[in-house]
Amino acid sequence: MRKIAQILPSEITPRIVFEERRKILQVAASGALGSSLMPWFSRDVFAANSSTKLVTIQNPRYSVMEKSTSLEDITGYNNFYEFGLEKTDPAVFAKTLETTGWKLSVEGLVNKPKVFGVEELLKLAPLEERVYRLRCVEGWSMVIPWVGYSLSTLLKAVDPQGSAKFVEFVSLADKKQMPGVNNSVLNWPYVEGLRLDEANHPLTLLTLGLYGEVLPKQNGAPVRLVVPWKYGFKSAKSIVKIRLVEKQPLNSWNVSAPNEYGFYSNVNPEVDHPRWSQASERRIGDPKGFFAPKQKTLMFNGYADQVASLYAGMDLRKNF
Ligand SMILES: Nc1nc2c(c(=O)[nH]1)N[C@H]1C(S)=C(S)[C@@H](COP(=O)(O)O)O[C@H]1N2
Ligand SMILES: [Mo]
Repeated sequence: MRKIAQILPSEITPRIVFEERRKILQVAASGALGSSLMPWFSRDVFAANSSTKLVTIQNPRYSVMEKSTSLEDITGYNNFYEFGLEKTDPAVFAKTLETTGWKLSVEGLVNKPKVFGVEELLKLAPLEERVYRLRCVEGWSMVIPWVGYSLSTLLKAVDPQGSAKFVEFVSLADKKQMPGVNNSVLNWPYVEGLRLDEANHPLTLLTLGLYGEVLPKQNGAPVRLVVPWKYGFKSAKSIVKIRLVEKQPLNSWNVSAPNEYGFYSNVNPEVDHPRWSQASERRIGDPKGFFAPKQKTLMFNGYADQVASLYAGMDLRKNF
């Protein structure tokens, strides 16, 4: 049997990954594969019991027809500054994140504020698998089979008031569990925001899993946001609070470097970051590695048909 790490990225399709993972679970359960032989991601992601598997329905309408990035890369190459600044830090340090008993409070300008447990969130709507592109502002990208449902379903449940115009997302910031929260690159907690119409767009995903299982901790367990047409940093991880508000929220990256990271942060190959071009991107897991030709970045990350109308008449250079 080959371990996942030995499978070339070019061979990986979601089905193969699922089958290999099932085998690993079986072999691990039978004790045939010593834990020292297992790669780190097998221990962290696969050693959990099978109750981490989610029942999902495919949503081809909101999925791209590109090959998904391997689970190994999706879980091993992360930005999650609460756990450190290196791409490999979250996989190592997010182990200490305690997700049992997690509560997500949805509050602010709503008629029915409510604190949701994860089980409630999992049952609120059918769980869809949606394969989205993720484009990091740093110039790399992945294709990720997320599991969740439109955030609009959750927002409807709390009955927003007419005065609500924006939505603020607050991540957990607990020094005891998150060593990176001692770092002053960002002011904590990590906060992100969307206009209410962006938040209610059907592509905006309240995300509870990936590759058919609950979210790995380094990817923002147990509940995160995914906004596929915006740079990755808008997709806040490990959210504890969603607040409907009247004024545009401050978002952490904008506060820390306002000339580099705007509120909108729509993927836009025509508007460069002040320190680098945004015209192209490196797809993580390309078998040619660093020598792979970069691919062109698409307007709104390829979701222009669905979302461009949200920004009709706006100067996207000013509203970057
Ligand atoms: N709370 C929190 N959310 C976060 C980040 C972070 O540092 N903290 N990093 C962001 C960035 S820069 C990216 S590119 C995506 C990466 O998501 P992934 O690791 O699941 O691919 O998460 C975003 N969400
Ligand atoms: Mo990012």
